[in-house]
Amino acid sequence: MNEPTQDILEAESDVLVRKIKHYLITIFGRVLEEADADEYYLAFCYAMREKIMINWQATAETWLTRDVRTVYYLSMEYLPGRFLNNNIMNLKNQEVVGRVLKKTGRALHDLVSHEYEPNLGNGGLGRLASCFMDSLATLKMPARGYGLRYQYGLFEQQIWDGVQIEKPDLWLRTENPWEFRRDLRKLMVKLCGTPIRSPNVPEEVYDLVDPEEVWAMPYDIPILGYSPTNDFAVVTLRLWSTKESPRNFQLQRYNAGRLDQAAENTTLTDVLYPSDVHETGRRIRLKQEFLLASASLQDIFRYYFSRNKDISAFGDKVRIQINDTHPAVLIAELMRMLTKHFNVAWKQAWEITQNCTGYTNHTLMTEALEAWDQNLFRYLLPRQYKIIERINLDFCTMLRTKYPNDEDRVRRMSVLENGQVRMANLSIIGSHKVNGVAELHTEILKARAFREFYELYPDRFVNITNGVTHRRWLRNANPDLASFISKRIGTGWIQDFSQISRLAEFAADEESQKQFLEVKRACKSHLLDFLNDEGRPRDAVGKQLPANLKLDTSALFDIQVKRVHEYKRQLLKALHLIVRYQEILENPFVARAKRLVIFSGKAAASYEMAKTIIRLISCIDKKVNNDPVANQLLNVAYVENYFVSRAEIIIPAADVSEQISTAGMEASGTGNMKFSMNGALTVGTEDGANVEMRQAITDAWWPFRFGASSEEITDMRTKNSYRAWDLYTGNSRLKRAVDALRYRTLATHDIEHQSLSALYYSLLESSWGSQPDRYFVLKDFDSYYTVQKRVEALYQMPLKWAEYAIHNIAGMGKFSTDRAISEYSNKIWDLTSAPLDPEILERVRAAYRESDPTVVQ
Ligand code: 26W
Repeated sequence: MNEPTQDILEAESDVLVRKIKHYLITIFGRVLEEADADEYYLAFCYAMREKIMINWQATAETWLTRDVRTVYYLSMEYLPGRFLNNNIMNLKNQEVVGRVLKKTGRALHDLVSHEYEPNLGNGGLGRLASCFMDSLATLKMPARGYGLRYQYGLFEQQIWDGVQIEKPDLWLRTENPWEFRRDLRKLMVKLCGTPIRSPNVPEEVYDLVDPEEVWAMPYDIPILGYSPTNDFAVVTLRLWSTKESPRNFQLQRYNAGRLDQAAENTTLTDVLYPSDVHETGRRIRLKQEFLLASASLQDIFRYYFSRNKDISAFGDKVRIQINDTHPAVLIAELMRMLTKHFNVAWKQAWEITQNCTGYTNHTLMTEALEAWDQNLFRYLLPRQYKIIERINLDFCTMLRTKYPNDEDRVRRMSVLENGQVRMANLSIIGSHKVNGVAELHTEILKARAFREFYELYPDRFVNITNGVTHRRWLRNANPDLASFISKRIGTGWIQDFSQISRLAEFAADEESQKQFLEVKRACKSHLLDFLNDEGRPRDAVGKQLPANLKLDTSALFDIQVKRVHEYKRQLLKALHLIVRYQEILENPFVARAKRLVIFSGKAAASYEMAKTIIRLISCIDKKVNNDPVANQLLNVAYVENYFVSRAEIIIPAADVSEQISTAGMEASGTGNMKFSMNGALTVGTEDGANVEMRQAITDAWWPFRFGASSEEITDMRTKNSYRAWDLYTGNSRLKRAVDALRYRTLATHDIEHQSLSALYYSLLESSWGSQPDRYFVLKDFDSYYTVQKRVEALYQMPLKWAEYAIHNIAGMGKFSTDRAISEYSNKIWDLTSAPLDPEILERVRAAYRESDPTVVQ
């Protein structure tokens, strides 16, 4: 499509200015000159979103009339980030917006910073779901996302002198222009109550007596796809809320004095559970998961019957992907609805359920695998529990036939065991496809975590390696690098990221190397401005301290940003920092490269050891940054409150990306991909998607691989042959660093000393029956130390470094969610793209033009 002429741009910007003024007057009773930033932001968004509504309507109508197969993505978490800039970019409106801002005397940075991003997720799983939504829309796949509209997203993290403080995330404090409340679409969900057999129906179905009735109110968020032409599709993300409906308040309970229970259902979607480590086992969480499953299923059936007269085509028209086990109760609820409401025979209903459903596993951490207490489950979801009993009975009977006299296997594979409802087993049994999120992860699922299920259903297990949307994480987050790329290979990569491989041709080109280094330097300068402003540390009472960084953009920016977890080994990086600091004190000339180490990430609220690791890092920060010798060579910063918009500032500035998890523990990682796309070199273990990134980029340009392999780790675990103490005593450099944890080298007061000592003991002594150093930090320390030496050596050769960096960008073609979604569509959903019907689009456009009050007809 040819570029719009200046006149068109000018005309379009005039129309947009008129619309903004129209909304300011009609909604806020304000003229432009007196409108405050909040009012201007909202009026701007109202004006901007008009175009979106056209394609949103046309998309919905096209898919409705075409009666295409549709995929429904169910996730308890989404991390969409801010919408405004992404929408401007996908509407290709940057230039028009630039003119509008000039004409109205406003700045883009101020505008976008007025948006509170919806922190409706913990980390990788939630962000992946949002990257998937962007690619589903861009690939014009008939799809819809379902989730919950938490009143409070993931807590706001503040770090007061090393201590993580959790503050409520009031993201809905001001109006959100990117959501649309759909009152006419609210649905009722039934919980608790007593199941009684429904009379004279063939199958074993139940009515519910005296249930709790909860109204779920949908809020729709338009997710814009990218298209070089104006026929971009808009997918709906529908988030359920229980806040609005007064009927959710249970007066009887209130009168009975049980106030908490009375309000429980109105508060059901109040809070996102801030843990991505331990399954909560909490009743509210199970109620939330069922609310998502039941409301979404009812909505799916309503949409299906809006274009189908009977249930016969349901198995063909509907595909449902459950994002980890969190929505897995859906499998039981689908069976209940098919057998009860649509009189489908059990056997046929089971086939439909399996054919419709796909399950994605995102973690191997046993403590993260959901297993609900049977009594709690039976109390809250009595009918669904009965369905699971029946599913499990059929399944175990089949197992006993296939594996006679192997009760242990039946016990291991059963959904109901030890008083628990094991949601992973239910998800595998109830789905036609189960996928891991990286090749190594899927292999481990098949070889260990789900080995017996893999033996039983070999064709059910597939791998679909994660990705990220390169439009947000490269094109939008790093516009300078985007134009560096487009100048060399054109703009086709925005829609087809496989074209990025053509950038490799420029890796050895000195001019390109210099320009790349200039782009990186500008990103580093932008981050430094942030670190010396909003990102400054706080004292023990939360007051922001003056900036304490001495280094500039010539320093190596070495970054580890992700949730804090022992398996992600922020502790390994911290130990290396202590060694570097001790070496610098010994001999300041030891450090060949100045290094700024940046951490960021939240710890789950109940995860003490993770909080202790944050405390250690800020102890190191205080020690090193205030040491007049060391701070000329090494600086440390812990940026509080990591979330999508902060990642978009931090990631483009990285020279080095730290992906150092214990091999076999990180299912995939997606931060690793974002860093590499932005030209950072990865210091990585052979874990998760690091392995596939190395293979795609090739070993020649992946110089910083280190650490034990997942096989070696598994071997040491099974043989219990790991001796952390011997490594500690046998390595003076390591011993001195570990001892610093115990000998008050870093601690400035007793509490710090106690918590740092806890880390010391976790490395060297077994506690609570767990082995010392469960994540093999000491094991990998030496090879980590060596590889960091190589990092400093290569960084001395900037042009060579740039050559590596350009190859690390060029090798990332596979890691776009466009590729991942294409694989889901081919391997699991058998879904085809359904572009907008041009006639429908033109008709909606015409209707809009006729109705537009700001255009002189
Ligand atoms: C029940 C509490 C809970 C909540 C969330 C347990 C586990 C989770 C998530 C599965 C944790 C998570 O975010 N996993 C990450 O998912 C990413 C997307 O696939 C992967 O890239 C990461 O490796 C994985 O840790």
